[in-house]
Amino acid sequence: MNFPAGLLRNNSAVSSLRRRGISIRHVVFAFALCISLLTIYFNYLPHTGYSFSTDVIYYSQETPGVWAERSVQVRNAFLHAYHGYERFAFPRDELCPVSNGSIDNFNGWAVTAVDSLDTMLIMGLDQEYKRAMSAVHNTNFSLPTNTHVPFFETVIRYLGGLLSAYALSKDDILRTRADELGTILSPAFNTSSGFPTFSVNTIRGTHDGPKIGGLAEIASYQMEYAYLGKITGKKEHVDRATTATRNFYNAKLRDHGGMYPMHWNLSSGQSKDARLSVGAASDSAHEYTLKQYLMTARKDKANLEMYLRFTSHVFNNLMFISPNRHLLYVTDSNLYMSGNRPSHNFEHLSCFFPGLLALGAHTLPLNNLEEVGLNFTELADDLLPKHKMGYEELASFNLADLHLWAAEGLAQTCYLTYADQPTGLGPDVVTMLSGGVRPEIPWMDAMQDWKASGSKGPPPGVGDKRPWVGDVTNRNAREREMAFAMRDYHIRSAVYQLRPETVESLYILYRVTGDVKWRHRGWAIFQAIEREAKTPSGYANVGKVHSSDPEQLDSMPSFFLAETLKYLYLLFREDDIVPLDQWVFNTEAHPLPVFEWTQEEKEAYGVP
Ligand code: DMJ
Repeated sequence: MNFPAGLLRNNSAVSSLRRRGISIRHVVFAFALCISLLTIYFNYLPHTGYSFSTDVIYYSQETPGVWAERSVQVRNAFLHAYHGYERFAFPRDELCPVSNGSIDNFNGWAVTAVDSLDTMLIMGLDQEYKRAMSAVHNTNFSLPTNTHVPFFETVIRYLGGLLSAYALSKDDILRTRADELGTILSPAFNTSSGFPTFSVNTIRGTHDGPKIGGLAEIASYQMEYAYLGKITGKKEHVDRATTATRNFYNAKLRDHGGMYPMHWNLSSGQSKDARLSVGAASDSAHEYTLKQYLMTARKDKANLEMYLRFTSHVFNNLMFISPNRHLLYVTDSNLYMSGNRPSHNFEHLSCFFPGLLALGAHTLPLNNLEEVGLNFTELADDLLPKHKMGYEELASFNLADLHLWAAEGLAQTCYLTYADQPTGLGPDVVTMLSGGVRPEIPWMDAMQDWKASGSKGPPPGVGDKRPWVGDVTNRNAREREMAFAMRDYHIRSAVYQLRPETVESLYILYRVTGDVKWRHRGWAIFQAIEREAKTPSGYANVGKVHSSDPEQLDSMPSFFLAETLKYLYLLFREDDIVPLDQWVFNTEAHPLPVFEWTQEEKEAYGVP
């Protein structure tokens, strides 16, 4: 390295070093050595002690009036969306909010109206409710002979909507309609296993669809049919619900740690593949283990066991900490001969999972399962030895804390995928950075390490973190890659589909912890929806959420009114109008009441 001679000659510090026999070469060498050692330390040496950065963020305690006013703003958003739907789309299924057109994508039975009934009752929108009820009075739940009704979507949106509105209003027409619909869909269950098929022809009374069923689609009807059986007194509805529980409980899941895989053979009732996920095509099947248990007054131990096995498997195998920001995330995997292969995709759909964990931590005696006749580590008795070991590691923690920490860390990452974008809206799927010199870390490894080093500070992935501030405008490709590397993920699908999962979890976490930060995060999301998604007639899906040039797409899914706005409204309401120990939300956010089977029902239906 050549330094200008004059520069060195006049520098007294340099002269003094020279007098001591230290030349500029020595200094440069020492400097280079330091840099190399630091590089090796941070990038190549296996770390036994992780250091997880967190920020201290102060969230203001607004006065109750502020939150009440925000809940009114959400109610106004609902009115804006529903009035646009009424004006341009009713009685068709959904509004196209950019073109002011309409679409029949769910049987043409006015899905937005039926899906919205209980939101209207909860928000006290009597006029809209009365008008929407005309859809309930007039629909005859049939289609032209050559068309098929999709079982899963019809159950969660229509049947769930009718049942919840019945539970809230006790209006008999809703029960009658729900019974008709549940019966009309019943040919779906004519399989050897009793698991439902993809669709039903409501005129011919036949079913259709592949012989292999998607997990979410074959499982997410148990709550609806169990409650339908309760309010109609019909054994056949209850039997349909309990068949799914029995099938899953008896399935061979030893290799999968007791977690349900993504595809199932509808004849044998056994799983067909080894893909494990809490995201697309799987999500609500896992959700219904805990919820079915809670809705039936905590008597259905089989579902509780399956909930504990599935969450344990996820903790031990599917949760990771990202390399730089230490974001906690949940992903999916495929089991190969060589072991688990996580994809490191993190889906918006998976963001219901933190809410479910928080609900479980709130309602279950996780540290005293003997109370409900269970022994945690014995739950792994039939599983492979490596799973058994995983249970012992989990049991070395306070299980209730562990579940709530997982909920908080995951919900924060869900929220950050919104806050990191210039639009403030979350992409549908991101892929977390994994591999390379700073690979992702399995969450439970990090937790063990944190415990071993004295449990100082918040657990890995749990402490508060700030949004990413990287700016990639006018950057070349290499600079952008570097910026994304610091953010810890690439965006795989940049659309915000007005989905509810993140605000659902924020709402449950707020109700469970009382921590106002969950409300502030929900408020930031609601403001982004108002800013980016609102159109003159409703709200639109938003594309390119990661850019400063987002685009509104011509779709307003019914779940935006049934779920997203309902959860935001409940998040800001001061009073807890749907207490979590008295109501259980189906996967489309339709609250169903907790109920107990009478002794006669238990005997007649064979339910616990
Ligand atoms: C909803 O229809 C339900 O929440 C379902 O379980 C998952 N997908 C959508 C919302 O994203």
